[in-house]
Amino acid sequence: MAQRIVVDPVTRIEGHLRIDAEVDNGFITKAWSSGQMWRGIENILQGRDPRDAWVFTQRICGVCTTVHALASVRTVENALGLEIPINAQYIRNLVQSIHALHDHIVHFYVLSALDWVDVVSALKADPKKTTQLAESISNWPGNSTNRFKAVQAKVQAIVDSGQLGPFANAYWGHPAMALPPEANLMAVSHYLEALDYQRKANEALAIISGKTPHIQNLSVGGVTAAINLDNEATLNMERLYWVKQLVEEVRSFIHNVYIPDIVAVAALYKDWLQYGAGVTNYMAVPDMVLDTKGESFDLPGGTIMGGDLTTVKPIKSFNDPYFHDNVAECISHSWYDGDWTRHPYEEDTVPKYTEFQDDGKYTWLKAPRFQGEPMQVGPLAQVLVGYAQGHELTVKYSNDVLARISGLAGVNVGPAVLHSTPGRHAARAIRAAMLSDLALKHWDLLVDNIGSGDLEIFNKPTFPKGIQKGVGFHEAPRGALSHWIVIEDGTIKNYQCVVPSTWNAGPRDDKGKAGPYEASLIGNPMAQPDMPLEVLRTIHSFDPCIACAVHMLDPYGQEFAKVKVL
Ligand code: NFE
Ligand code: MG
Repeated sequence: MAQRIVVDPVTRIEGHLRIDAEVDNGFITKAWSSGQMWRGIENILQGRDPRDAWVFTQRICGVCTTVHALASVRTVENALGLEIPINAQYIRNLVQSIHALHDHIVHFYVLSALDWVDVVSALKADPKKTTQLAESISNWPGNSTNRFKAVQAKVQAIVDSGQLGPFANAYWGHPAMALPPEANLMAVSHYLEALDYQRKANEALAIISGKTPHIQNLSVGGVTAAINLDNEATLNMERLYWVKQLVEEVRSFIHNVYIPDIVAVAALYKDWLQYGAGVTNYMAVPDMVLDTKGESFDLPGGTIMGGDLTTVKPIKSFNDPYFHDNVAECISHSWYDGDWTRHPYEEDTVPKYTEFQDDGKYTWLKAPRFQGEPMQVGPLAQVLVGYAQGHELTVKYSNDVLARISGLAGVNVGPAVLHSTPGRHAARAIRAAMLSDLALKHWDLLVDNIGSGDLEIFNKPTFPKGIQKGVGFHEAPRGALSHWIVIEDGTIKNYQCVVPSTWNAGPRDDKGKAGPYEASLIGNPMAQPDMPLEVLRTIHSFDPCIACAVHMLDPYGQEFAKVKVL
């Protein structure tokens, strides 16, 4: 008989996510994804000045702290038809690429590696053999026997103290943990180094944007990062070289540590390459803008339907009707008043809580749809959409990673294995490699443009009477993010955020079609239903952020449902 398991809260994510699954004969047969928090950012924007929206929306999330700011200013600019100076575009590109580097490193090492890596087993490793293993996949100077001995001693000291800190409450010794002790020790060492490298990326972000988390340097119409090469208080060459140095160090970590670790996990868990695909409709929006209007980009966007790369259709510009006309959200299974599917300009957000109803309403997340279909978004979507269009950087790094997985796994794997739980991790590492190149490219573009004498950073917006509508999108670390605004006489009449984790973690729609998290769990193995490690593996591979996905919070801190906490 099917057994129901409830994972609530799912930890090592941002926000409050509950996953219900039915397990039959060792495999998951049914799943529900439920966002368990409610806030009110979209609603409190109504009646405000559109130029202030980015400061509010940026507070939707403490993780993807730049992305709602970027999407918001683009939204207002789109509604006004306002171009921004090219320097502002490059500075925004540096913000987004450097933030994503920080975010992807944190996600793999801190939020998901421990689903695959058994820290306790690292104590049994032979440090010399660990060095041999590490040297066979990378020449990172941190992979020394002395370093591995020191890490082992550190882990032993933590275990002996009985205070496991970040290593508490994981499923150590779980039968689905398959890495040899040496691979575990190598990964634990890299986990600790990753803490330094995510900080370097964050430092670069703070230098460019005044502060992190939650950047300070945006404005509708451009940026507020004044450029003056003769002034110590502005963006100058000393600051810019500081940023470049940090990005180069992070790039080296990505190539010598992050990618090899992803290759090792994908190859050593090759059974998992068949699990976790779920919804294989993909969508990414174009980003890393190359002009003042948002018509050419360094990262392509588009859609793929049914996992078939030949169906790829590009999203070409900030104004492309293919994106603009085809997005809607459905609330049939969401705790909002009504039962509709609407275009974002026509939506409202009126909370109406019920109990958790398996066949009714069971989440605070809306269900975004594209031409009526659920879409998976995120680095995997971006990599597949780029690969399918022959985008050079995507093809180069994807083929490289796939060849290395094939070599280590001893089987020849092609892009089809990316439709999987480890595929989402591999795509994120591929994207990190692309973004580290692009951050340096856009640094060069900025410096060359400043060298030509152009110091412009801002075009002043003006708000005409009447109604303007606009959409701003951004390819955030977790995928395609869009903000939608209706402005009336210079103030916000409606504001809707359609967010990556809402696309992925959203519920069924009015036709009963499951969202990507839900679909991805079906058919996953489950060795021990009381220790649902496999659920965490697949859900974590999406990099959930429920604060983003609901952008809403129950003001009374009520307990919404009685569940078994694992
Ligand atoms: Ni809060 Fe976010 C990103 C956005 S949500 S993390 O990336 O937008 O998916
Ligand atoms: Mg929303």
